[in-house]
Amino acid sequence: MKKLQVLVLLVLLTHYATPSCAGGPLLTDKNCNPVVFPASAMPIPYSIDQGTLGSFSNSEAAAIVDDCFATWQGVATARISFKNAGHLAADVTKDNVFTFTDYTDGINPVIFDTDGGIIDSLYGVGASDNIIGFSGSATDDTGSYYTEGLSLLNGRFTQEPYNWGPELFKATFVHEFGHFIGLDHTQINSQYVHDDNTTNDVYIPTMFPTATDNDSSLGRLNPDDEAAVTMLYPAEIQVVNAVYGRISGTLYWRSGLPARGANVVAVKQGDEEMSRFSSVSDYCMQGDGAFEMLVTPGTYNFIVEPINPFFTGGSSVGPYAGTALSLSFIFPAVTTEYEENLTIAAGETQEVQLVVRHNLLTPAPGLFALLLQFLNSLGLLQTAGY
Ligand SMILES: [Ca+2]
Ligand SMILES: [Ca+2]
Ligand SMILES: [Zn+2]
Repeated sequence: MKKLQVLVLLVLLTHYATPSCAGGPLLTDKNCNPVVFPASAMPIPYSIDQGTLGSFSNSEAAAIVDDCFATWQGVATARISFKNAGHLAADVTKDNVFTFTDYTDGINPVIFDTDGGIIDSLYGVGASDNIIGFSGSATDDTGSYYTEGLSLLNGRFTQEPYNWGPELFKATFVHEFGHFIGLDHTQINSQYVHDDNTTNDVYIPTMFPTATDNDSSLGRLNPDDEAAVTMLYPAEIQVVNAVYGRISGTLYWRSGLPARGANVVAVKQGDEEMSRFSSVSDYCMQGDGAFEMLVTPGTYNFIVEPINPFFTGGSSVGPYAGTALSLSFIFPAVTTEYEENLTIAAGETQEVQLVVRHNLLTPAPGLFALLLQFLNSLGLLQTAGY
């Protein structure tokens, strides 16, 4: 899910599939494999709404959809493909939306909520001024593979006072389709998101949970997005190994116990702003504090940081951020920058162990986030818009 502003993140929403795991997979199965669409599902067919998307004609909106699926398909190290299977049987509106939410009919709908009416009917009047779109996929009985999914885009943002053009919509569609194929949110370069400087938003990955100062560049994938889709859908091993090395790590508290639900970021020397890769510790919920990421060859420094307490519910990062009282917030890590380097070559796997401190203020951050969520549920924190 992608939302407009930080405060509106507090609307309590979930993806269709929960929990989530960051730096890559939205879900992992019991063997710690990311939940994905199987190879036999490629190319994944998608079916487009018959209606308009706000001020975009159906064909204008459909062209953006095609472009956005092609963006993920274009990652050379990932084995994922899509095909446009034509139109849905109707113009989807709040009156018929539930006839398109069947996860057993072989159809993956891309719904255009032309005036935000569907979002308002699902999440309450006014929600369409906060929620730009959402997406999710259902798993099979084994819990290892997705069977079908859907995406919904809110045409309200083409209208006053937002007046989004195709570029901003593309940023949202690529993000939502990332969820559709099983990618979680990622928390990288948060310091640039709302600093009123639009030139640095290029360093924010597409799978960041919220809108930024200017989302125009977020329709293009960043290194973390490309590494994440490659983790889920790796191409042939030689292709992946020619481009990436793998960091396989464990995060511990100073007590020696595994640290769960903290964001681990690898920062590449010489390209510090763009080449950042992340993984949430204990991302597959084995209780061991493990994290894993693909990185391009180079020398890296690590940063460990807490998950932003606003990133819960439908905007969560990692498997321990579902609510304000989840582990990522009750036992947040103290932001720590490590001086040690790790040099990694293409095709190489390196293991690292990092130690981080608890925030001694715990559980105050979780309670603070809970208070904000409560105020928001009373309608006291609605934003004034973009
Ligand atoms: Ca529609
Ligand atoms: Ca910025
Ligand atoms: Zn999202």
